[in-house]
Amino acid sequence: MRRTGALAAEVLIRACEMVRVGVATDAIDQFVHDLAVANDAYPSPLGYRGYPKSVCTSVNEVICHGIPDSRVLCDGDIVNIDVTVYREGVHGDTSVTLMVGEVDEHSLRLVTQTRAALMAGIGAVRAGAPVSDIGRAIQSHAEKHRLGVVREFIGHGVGTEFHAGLQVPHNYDRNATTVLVEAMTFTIEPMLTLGSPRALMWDDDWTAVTLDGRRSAQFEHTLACCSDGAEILTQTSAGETAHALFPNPIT
Ligand code: EYF
Ligand code: CO
Repeated sequence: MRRTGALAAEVLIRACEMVRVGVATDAIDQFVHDLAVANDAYPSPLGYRGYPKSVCTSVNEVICHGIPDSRVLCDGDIVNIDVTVYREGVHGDTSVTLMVGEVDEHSLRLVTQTRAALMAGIGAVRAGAPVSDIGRAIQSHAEKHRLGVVREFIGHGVGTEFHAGLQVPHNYDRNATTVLVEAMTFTIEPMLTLGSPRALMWDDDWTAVTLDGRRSAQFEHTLACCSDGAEILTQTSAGETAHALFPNPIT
């Protein structure tokens, strides 16, 4: 899981280097596909539940599962790039939201605080704690910053399967009573919104957007639960992540 997580982190960092005004999301998809394959990995989204591409690229009001296409990134956009790779029998899943060129102040706040909300959720992980502690920390952070928390899509167990086992709500859910155990591996991937967190599915049946059309941002890591906290698995062997290159890895 560490080795595959490191590859996912590396692919995400390299994909982020492509983000600039005028780049089509399809070009990011092709790049991620080729880099995964060149590293003896499979891009997990490709064909997963029929998904047609190798990466998700979710722009502005798209909450998640945006399908790369010929749309080019514009000055002022925000875009989430969600990379999952499969190698050595396990998956590593990680994403960041980037700002393209100059974004408005609300988008800057949204992206900054969504990243911070992920880190708050990670800070709540410890063996023996209920999984609801994670959502409690994320929701509390979001509320402090007047941001919505999307409920329809949650973090998930990840390992030999892309999605398995644990469900990780990003809001406080008193029914999420599963107790975290050492060596559990799972994602935390909060999606926060400037307006209402309610989601709507496009008629492509993949793309989830905000009902009110306002922007949404997301950050994600794959984690291992340890006795004294979480280990971030989606970092390179040198400890690098696209997340740490804030406010923008490369523009
Ligand atoms: C409505 C897919 C299923 N599902 C989840 C399938 O966990 C993920 N990212 O962090 C994740 C990534 C992908 C994914 C890529 C494709 N799928 C997409 C859209 C809708 C859906 O069920
Ligand atoms: Co995920």
